[in-house]
Amino acid sequence: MPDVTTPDLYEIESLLSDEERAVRDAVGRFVDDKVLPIIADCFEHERFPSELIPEMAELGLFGPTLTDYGCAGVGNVSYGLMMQELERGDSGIRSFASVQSGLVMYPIHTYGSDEQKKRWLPDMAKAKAIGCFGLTEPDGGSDPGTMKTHAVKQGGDWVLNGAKMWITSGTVADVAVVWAQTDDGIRGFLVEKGTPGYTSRDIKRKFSLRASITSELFFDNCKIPAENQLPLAKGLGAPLGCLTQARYGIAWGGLGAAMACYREALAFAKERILFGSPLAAKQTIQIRLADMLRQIVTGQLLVLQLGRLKDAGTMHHSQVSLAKWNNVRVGMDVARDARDMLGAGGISVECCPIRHMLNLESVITYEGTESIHQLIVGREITGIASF
Ligand code: TGC
Ligand code: FAD
Repeated sequence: MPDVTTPDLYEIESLLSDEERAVRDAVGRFVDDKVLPIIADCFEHERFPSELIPEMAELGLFGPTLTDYGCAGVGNVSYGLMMQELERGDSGIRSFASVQSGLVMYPIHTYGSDEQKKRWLPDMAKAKAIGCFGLTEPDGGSDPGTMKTHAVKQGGDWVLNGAKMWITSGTVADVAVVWAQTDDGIRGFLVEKGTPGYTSRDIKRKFSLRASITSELFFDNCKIPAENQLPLAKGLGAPLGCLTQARYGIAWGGLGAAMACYREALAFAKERILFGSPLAAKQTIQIRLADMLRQIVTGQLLVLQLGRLKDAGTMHHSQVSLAKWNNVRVGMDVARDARDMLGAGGISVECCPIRHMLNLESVITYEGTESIHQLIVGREITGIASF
């Protein structure tokens, strides 16, 4: 009989390589030992646990699929399993890793000069340098092609003006990958902390992702040296290409949040005695638990195939959209149902479902809202863009 508490009803374990299982278990142990004991407190007090960063770097969590510059060089399923385990801990911890890897190291590696790669990637892999990614603006994030932030060439330098909003790790970042309009279309720039004209401040009073730093970035006649432009990043496709990397990780992460909630609900249902028998003996509770497992297992098979396609180099970004949409929705629905199943205790931060439920309100919005991903899939099916 398979161990359905893990959950592994479909023997997905047997589809993973030794490397993939080892990576998942190492990150899982880190989450159990270091993240779970502190995360409720961090969430309650709106604190990002930066003390965890060095161990995350030792585990190879930053730029894990890159094969050079001191990165781990693991396959895409291993990368996905890392994100699953981190988000089993908290979406904020996974966010930090997603941004550092998919949104900062990836564009430097893909669109950067040799000098930019040498300067930033080894330090970022060791988390000696932290990055953020500035695409979204105050006037609307879903349509980044209409961004207002712009850069003008002045002599050998660029002069950047504008603002970015809702930026993960913004105030702690040593370098921001900033996207701006130029006379020649959208371009990417590496803006270093301390550059005159570049300021940032944190967004407070969030009810979601409270264990993550979210910031605003401001550029006021900010002078960027020409060598800080990403030479190979040309057009909107460049930032969207980065989003594909991070969205892929989020598709795995949503399942991690769902697994944490499912396990807590199942354990509670077995222990809670009501009307003379465990809650787990009630038909409607079993149906709800079975439905959670159905959603988790189908989501696991979806991202496993997605990872195999990514490794083969044939993955299309609309497939990533479908997986991000589906698996974040799985996380949200499972978290909400688990919260209810825990009764009054479920509204306490001592229980994980309400924290995951609130976090996933950000996750379903960032990296493309659920509607945007549905419309990306709709465009793929019909050939008609309806944005
Ligand atoms: P569209 O015409 O579709 O595309 C322009 C060019 O880009 C190409 N492309 C992609 N390439 C790679 N990956 C993707 N996902 C791509 N999507 C499109 C496309 O082929 C085209 O190339 P070319 O060569 O023909 O020029 O552009 P559009 O303006 O119609 O926009 C389409 C739309 C709505 C799908 C896009 O704007 C979009 O995805 N909007 C959502 C924006 C978004 O997701 N923002 C996220 C900001 S970062 C963030 O949230 C970080 S959270 C981090 C954390 O804490 O984890
Ligand atoms: P809008 O684009 O204004 O959308 C509002 C509503 O309209 C949504 O429901 C949307 O689905 C809907 N909508 C939009 N277009 C259509 C359409 N064509 N048809 C139907 N409905 C539509 N951004 C970054 O650049 N870097 C980061 O590091 C980052 N981190 C974030 C961290 C957090 C905690 C959060 C919450 C957001 C973060 N974001 C980041 C921003 C995120 O990417 C945007 O919030 C997201 O892209 C949506 O943009 P918006 O909030 O401006 O909503």
